[in-house]
Amino acid sequence: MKKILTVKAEPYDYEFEPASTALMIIDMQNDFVNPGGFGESLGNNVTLLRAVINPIKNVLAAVRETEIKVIYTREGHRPDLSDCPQSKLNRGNLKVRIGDEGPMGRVLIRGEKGHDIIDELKPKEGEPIIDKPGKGSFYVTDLHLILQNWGVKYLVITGVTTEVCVHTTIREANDRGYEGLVLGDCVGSYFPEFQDAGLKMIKAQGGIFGWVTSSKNFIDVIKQLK
Ligand code: TIU
Repeated sequence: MKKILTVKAEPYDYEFEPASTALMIIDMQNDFVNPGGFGESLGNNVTLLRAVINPIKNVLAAVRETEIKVIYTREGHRPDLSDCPQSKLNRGNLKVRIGDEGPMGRVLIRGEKGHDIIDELKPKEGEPIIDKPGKGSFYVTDLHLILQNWGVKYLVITGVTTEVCVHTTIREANDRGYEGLVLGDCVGSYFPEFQDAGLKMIKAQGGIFGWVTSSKNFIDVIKQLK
């Protein structure tokens, strides 16, 4: 028999089957969350994003006690930049551009420290990392294939940034038939007003892209699985 759980969420309760659910951790990389990386080179104050680390840590710990899968993403490029569109390289007229040397190695380049997942949230064995060249996690990656092979239909989404990579990903997921639940305190933005509007956009119009809840609501429900 299928086990269905229900989480209090907006715009209405979210029902999911744990065996067909994956927790996504989007772009929790040094380059976005720590000084000296891509986020800062874009002119952002990275300290604002650090508020999501502990809530995600708590969710990860609870999920790892269940059959819910875990999957990570990282945004970044090949060292020769052959997978980075010229438009992305040029955008913003930046002093430190993608591929330039920074305090955490070459900015947004695979294999560099800045590109890697932050120490606080390191993946465990069996938790794949999707390397993506764009903002969306589905664009030219094998994410959809992996989720299909796992039989996943429900995506619980965390990470940064709310209005960029999280939004692009939940929109892509929605178009592919996934049911997305965003944990509001586990997604972060450099701009408080975008955080607020970003979450409202997801749940407006009857949940146009998905649902929004808190990490506490989600953890309280999956504790029943122990
Ligand atoms: N710049 C910004 O807000 N975000 C990104 O470029 N990437 C992600 O959201 N991961």
